[in-house]
Amino acid sequence: MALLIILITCFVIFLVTSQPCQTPDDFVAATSPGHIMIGGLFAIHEKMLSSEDYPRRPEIQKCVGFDISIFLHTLAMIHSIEMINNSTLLSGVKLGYEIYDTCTDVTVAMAATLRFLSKFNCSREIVELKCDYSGYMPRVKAVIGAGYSEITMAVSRMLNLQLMPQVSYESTAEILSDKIRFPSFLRTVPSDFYQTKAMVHLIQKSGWNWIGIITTDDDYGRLALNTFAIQTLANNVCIAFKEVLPAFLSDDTIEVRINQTLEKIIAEAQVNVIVVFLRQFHVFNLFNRAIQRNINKTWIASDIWSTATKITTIPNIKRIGQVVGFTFRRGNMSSFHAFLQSLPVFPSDNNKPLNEYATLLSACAYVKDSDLSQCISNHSQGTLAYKANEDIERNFSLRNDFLWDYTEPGFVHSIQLAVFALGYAIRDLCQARDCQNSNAFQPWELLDVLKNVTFTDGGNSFHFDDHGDMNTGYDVVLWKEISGHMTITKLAQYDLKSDVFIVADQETKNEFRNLKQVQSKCSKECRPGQMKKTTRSQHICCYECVNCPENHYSNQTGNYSHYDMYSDTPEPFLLG
Ligand SMILES: *[C@@H]1O[C@H](CO)[C@@H](O)[C@H](O)[C@H]1NC(C)=O
Ligand SMILES: *[C@@H]1O[C@H](CO)[C@@H](O)[C@H](O)[C@H]1NC(C)=O
Ligand SMILES: *[C@@H]1O[C@H](CO)[C@@H](O)[C@H](O)[C@H]1NC(C)=O
Ligand SMILES: *[C@@H]1O[C@H](CO)[C@@H](O)[C@H](O)[C@H]1NC(C)=O
Ligand SMILES: *[C@@H]1O[C@H](CO)[C@@H](O)[C@H](O)[C@H]1NC(C)=O
Ligand SMILES: *[C@@H]1O[C@H](CO)[C@@H](O)[C@H](O)[C@H]1NC(C)=O
Ligand SMILES: *[C@@H]1O[C@H](CO)[C@@H](O)[C@H](O)[C@H]1NC(C)=O
Ligand SMILES: *[C@@H]1O[C@H](CO)[C@@H](O)[C@H](O)[C@H]1NC(C)=O
Ligand SMILES: *[C@@H]1O[C@H](CO)[C@@H](O)[C@H](O)[C@H]1NC(C)=O
Ligand SMILES: *[C@@H]1O[C@H](CO)[C@@H](O)[C@H](O)[C@H]1NC(C)=O
Ligand SMILES: CC(=O)N[C@H]1CO[C@H](CO)[C@@H](O)[C@@H]1O
Repeated sequence: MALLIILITCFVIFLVTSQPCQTPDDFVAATSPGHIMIGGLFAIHEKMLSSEDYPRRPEIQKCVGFDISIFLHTLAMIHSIEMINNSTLLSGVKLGYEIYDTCTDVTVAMAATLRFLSKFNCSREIVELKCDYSGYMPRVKAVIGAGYSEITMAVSRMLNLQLMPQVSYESTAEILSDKIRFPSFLRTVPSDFYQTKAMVHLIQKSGWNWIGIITTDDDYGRLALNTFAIQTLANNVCIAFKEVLPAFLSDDTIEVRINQTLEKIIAEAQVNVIVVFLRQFHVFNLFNRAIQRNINKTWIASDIWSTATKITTIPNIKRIGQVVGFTFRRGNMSSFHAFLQSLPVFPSDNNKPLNEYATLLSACAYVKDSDLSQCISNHSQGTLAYKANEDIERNFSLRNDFLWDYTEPGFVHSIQLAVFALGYAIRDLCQARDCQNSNAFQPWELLDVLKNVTFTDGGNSFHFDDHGDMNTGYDVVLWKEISGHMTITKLAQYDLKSDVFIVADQETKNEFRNLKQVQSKCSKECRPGQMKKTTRSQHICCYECVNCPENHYSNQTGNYSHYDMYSDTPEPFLLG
């Protein structure tokens, strides 16, 4: 990395200079002042337009595709900070925030990260390159985000330079638990190690052993696929196919790859259960096409899309079959609900995404709720300044119920936990200092305390484990059609320490059992008196049943190790 080489030379260099505060084209998305500043990184737009100019300049381009659910994540962060400010937790010390839109782009996220690392006063903004940052005082003291693991990792490498605490509410890639690589990274959600384990447990419990998996081609998808494959192997579950879709929307082969994936699903007719580790955008497109092609399967949803209203409201979504998903535990939503109800209709310029949302709503004033998300995304031209268009007459309602419908309680809770963890750590740290002075402590001092912090919320106690993860567990949800609407219902809790599913009552117990009615096997069980003859050498799940030879017998069904003709263990299935 060139940066490091420069660093070794130990000169002080000004990277960014003379940025006036808050110019209209500044790319900060939302800010509020405070004694202690917290940074935020959210992929509020789905992609960055690529420049057509020649030569290409190193400029941040326009971001398009306003994403309602991520916009709600930023509101959840703002709300959590307000909750702390309104409480007595920090007595007299106010938290402020500075939130950036990453546009789902690593480079934009890096540009924002430079801001976090900079010293700042209203006349100039500088990042000093030093050999030793232990005496350096950046403006921002901790960062919440990013969402997508791929972006989180890149950002984390830079924040490590100053050991600035980074707390993610969504990035689940297993590798982020590695504290040698990511020493200043923490998260309020469990690693995908547990999610894939829980999925494989569910699959095995339901009697399925011949399944498909679809992931994205990025650090989230590839690593999940890897971990999942190791878990299936250990549990006699076989992967019939794995499809990997391009991660970024700017990649125009996505459509072709989705078509190929559907062909694969149709070709592998015995596979009735498909695990999907994709972003909401991908699932939206995949399901729209799958419905056209009458594909009816059981889908296992990862945390990132299992409660997405964008997908539950796809027309005719019930034709897709059954969706069972994993989601983060929810918390008390009443305060966030009230916050959404009271959003200002004319937001101040300090919250550009809220301004953009209000403007897009005007453009979509006559669109019904079911098409609103798509309309907003279509109309979002996302200038950097999100300049509100004064010509458009504003509809005097922010359609707060629509926002509430799109709210994903699991994410709101994990964002609250991230902000609360910082709040409690700042309280502990500030017991012996005057934190109304924004230079009261350095980020690495906060990191040290944060790793140890313990706090309670809604009667539960929370803390980070040795890997910086908060092992909150999952809820298992089932999508059910209730009076014409696809509704997300809770089926069970998954306790990740004891690897068990906890079911609340008899009714849900029956629903959980009903999953077994779906068949997803390569071959039928052999009858007593028969033995298995493996037909596809790679898979233990595919075999023919042949009668036992003379002087041999079997009186059970379904025990592989007992009567396999070939005892070769299959090769571990690893990617890349
Ligand atoms: C914080 O307090 C202000 C003023 O009393 C109030 O308007 C706001 O709703 C409160 N916010 C939260 C999240 O409690
Ligand atoms: C901002 O920083 C510059 C350079 O360190 C300094 O000269 C200037 O006085 C500072 N301005 C304020 C308002 O602190
Ligand atoms: C994908 O398949 C659909 C329907 O089969 C077809 O209309 C569309 O053109 C295909 N798209 C691409 C990029 O191949
Ligand atoms: C999907 O298939 C299952 C079992 O094969 C069946 O019970 C269900 O009615 C089908 N769903 C649709 C929407 O066709
Ligand atoms: C949620 O919090 C509110 C106060 O913000 C409280 O009145 C309510 O009882 C809580 N609900 C639950 C289920 O704990
Ligand atoms: C959004 O754009 C897509 C593709 O251009 C179009 O098919 C769809 O009808 C539009 N939806 C709305 C609600 O504007
Ligand atoms: C404002 O939006 C509502 C739907 O939320 C719609 O019924 C109403 O007609 C709109 N009013 C104007 C003036 O656009
Ligand atoms: C964190 O906990 C460890 C072990 O309990 C302890 O050794 C360390 O001093 C604590 N650090 C802080 C900053 O409290
Ligand atoms: C199979 O045979 C063994 C040995 O005769 C016996 O112990 C076992 O109970 C039998 N199992 C079943 C399922 O019949
Ligand atoms: C299968 O057979 C092996 C070897 O006899 C035995 O250890 C194992 O418990 C059996 N598994 C089942 C599920 O019956
Ligand atoms: C960042 C933020 O929300 N700051 C607020 C903290 O709370 C006080 C009092 O409620 C507000 O004045 C700040 O604007």
